[in-house]
Amino acid sequence: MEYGKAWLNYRRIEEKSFCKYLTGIYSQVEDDKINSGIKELNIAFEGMYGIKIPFSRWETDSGIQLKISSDLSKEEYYIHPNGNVFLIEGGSSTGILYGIFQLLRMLMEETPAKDIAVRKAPDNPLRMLNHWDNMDGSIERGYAGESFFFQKNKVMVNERTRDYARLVASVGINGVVINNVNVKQEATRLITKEHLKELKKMEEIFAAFGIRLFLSLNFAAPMELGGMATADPLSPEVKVWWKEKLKEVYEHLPRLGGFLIKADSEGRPGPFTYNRTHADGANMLAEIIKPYNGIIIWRCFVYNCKQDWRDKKTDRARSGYDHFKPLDGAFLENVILQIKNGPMDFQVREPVSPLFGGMSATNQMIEFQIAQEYTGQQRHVCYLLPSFKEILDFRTYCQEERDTVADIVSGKTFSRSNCGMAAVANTGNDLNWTGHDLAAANFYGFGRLSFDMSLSSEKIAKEWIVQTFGSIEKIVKNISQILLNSWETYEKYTSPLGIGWMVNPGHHYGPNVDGYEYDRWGTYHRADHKGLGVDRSSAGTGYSTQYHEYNARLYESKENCPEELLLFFHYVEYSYRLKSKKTLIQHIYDTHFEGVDEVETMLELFEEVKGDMDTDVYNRIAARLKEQLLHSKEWRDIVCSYFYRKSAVPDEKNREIY
Ligand code: BDP
Repeated sequence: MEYGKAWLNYRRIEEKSFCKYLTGIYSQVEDDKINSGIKELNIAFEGMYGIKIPFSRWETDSGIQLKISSDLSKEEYYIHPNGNVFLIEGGSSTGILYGIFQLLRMLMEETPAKDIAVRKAPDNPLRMLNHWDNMDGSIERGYAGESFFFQKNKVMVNERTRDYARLVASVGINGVVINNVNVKQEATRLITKEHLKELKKMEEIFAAFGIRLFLSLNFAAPMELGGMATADPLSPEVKVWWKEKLKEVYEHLPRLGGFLIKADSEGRPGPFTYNRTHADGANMLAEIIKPYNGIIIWRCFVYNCKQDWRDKKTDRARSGYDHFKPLDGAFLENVILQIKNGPMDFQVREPVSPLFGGMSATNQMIEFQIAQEYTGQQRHVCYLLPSFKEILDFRTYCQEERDTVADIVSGKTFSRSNCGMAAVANTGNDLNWTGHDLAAANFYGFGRLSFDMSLSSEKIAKEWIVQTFGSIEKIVKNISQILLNSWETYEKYTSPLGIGWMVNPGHHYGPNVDGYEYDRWGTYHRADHKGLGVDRSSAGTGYSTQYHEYNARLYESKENCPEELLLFFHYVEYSYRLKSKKTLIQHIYDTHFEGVDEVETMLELFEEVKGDMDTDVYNRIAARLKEQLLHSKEWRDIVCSYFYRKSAVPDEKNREIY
């Protein structure tokens, strides 16, 4: 069986007004990206209209023309009709390629040719995917099969590499890290000659789609690869080692974007071992790769993972800010700090990391996770775009205007150009790329949003549905409804009001309220017989004071705290009345029952589109939704009975709680 085409599924369409331009394609420039674009146009027109169009060497007064325009910025495009010609202009051939994908998207949505006139430059300079693929073929937090980049400790380059590049370029991704941030074993050797040859082929394929290849690095490589006694970033010998090593890497991969580094986190090596700062570590590498236009992306996911339960002052949520805020301004221009959207770890709901807006003199990039590690692992539907939108729209109050997370990561707030959005990828070698067919909406949506932050979750969902399944009204309506409510539904039947973490330790699937509470990997919810939640106000861990004043004040008190984050910031008694007038305990019961009811509704909505969709795809999705229903009930029952037994407060509605 062949893997699927995901949303690049150019099915026959009814709207044919664009066909008048299908007399020929002329391009002012010729290079690898233009070639990719022209190939794509051909595949698409054949699929949509059954028409093959000739490539013309000469400019004529009809057909499609690809042109470079000096009025446009590099990755910008402008697509529009001009008499008998349809123009696809770009600031560079990458811009033209993006214009081509935009045109095809609109045609697949059956937009009449006369209505197609779009000019757009990407909102974020860097739009990246981080794959957590290991060289043995496994994927850390991978829920869609094995890696298509590596198998048996070898780099793999084949037709799928190209189809992957088509998919990601079509949504505007321009940087891809192919290996896991936890760089161990063979992956440490990815920067040796043995693998560089294959990587070069991959780099070339990516480049033909405007994508830069990045690699994750092992900070201790001078020891593990170079046999040195230290990896101290300030040691002259270590610097020389890195200089030689990275020179060799860039000789093979001249277009390499740079490196992603996880240091001093969850057992990974880093500068702390040598009493050096993260700025020492990042700058040492950044200086070396500056001549190659390389970038060091340094992660801020640094925390003490062995917090003792008696210690109520240490707070994992605080640690990113505590570690990095004092270093604001100490990093070189080609270093970017990559910050997870929240201060913890991709929970279904968290506040926004206070590092956004907390630092003003450092390049920053946001890290989302579309791999659904804590949000149903691609067995449950959880369309994350509404959550991403909320996070990007969050006002940090770091200044009076242009202070949202979107403004900061896109570079507007502090006039920066090394910044943007990254996401931990959700793909694997499953035939449908993402395990759950509906999880592809997150893959598609993250890319689209990183290119154009003004797009709504609704618009993105609709685009994806139409391209993937076609434009039958019922499909668009029902699947939109399933996707758009799914994040809140998932939140309802899992952990309440921002507390997070009630999952099985290790693999993180399924409910286990005390899973982390009594684990050595201390991350606590502090539930007892009176209430639950973590006091992160100034009287507690003080985390709330890491925000600028307006937000700090909101989070400080139970009364002002946005309710969806109440338990993240406060310890609250079960009898506490929420704005709905319900007690906390009743809210927990009610939302868990509602969540399950909503999954039932999803299943009904989905059953209505049976017959309008490919049977295999229908059956695959239906099977996952049934599993989701079963597992949402498990969540409901375990969470409700846990809190019933802790609190001894019965459900007002007398439902069955064990
Ligand atoms: C956590 C994952 C772990 C990752 C880590 C990270 O559970 O597998 O290595 O984040 O982001 O979410 O480095």
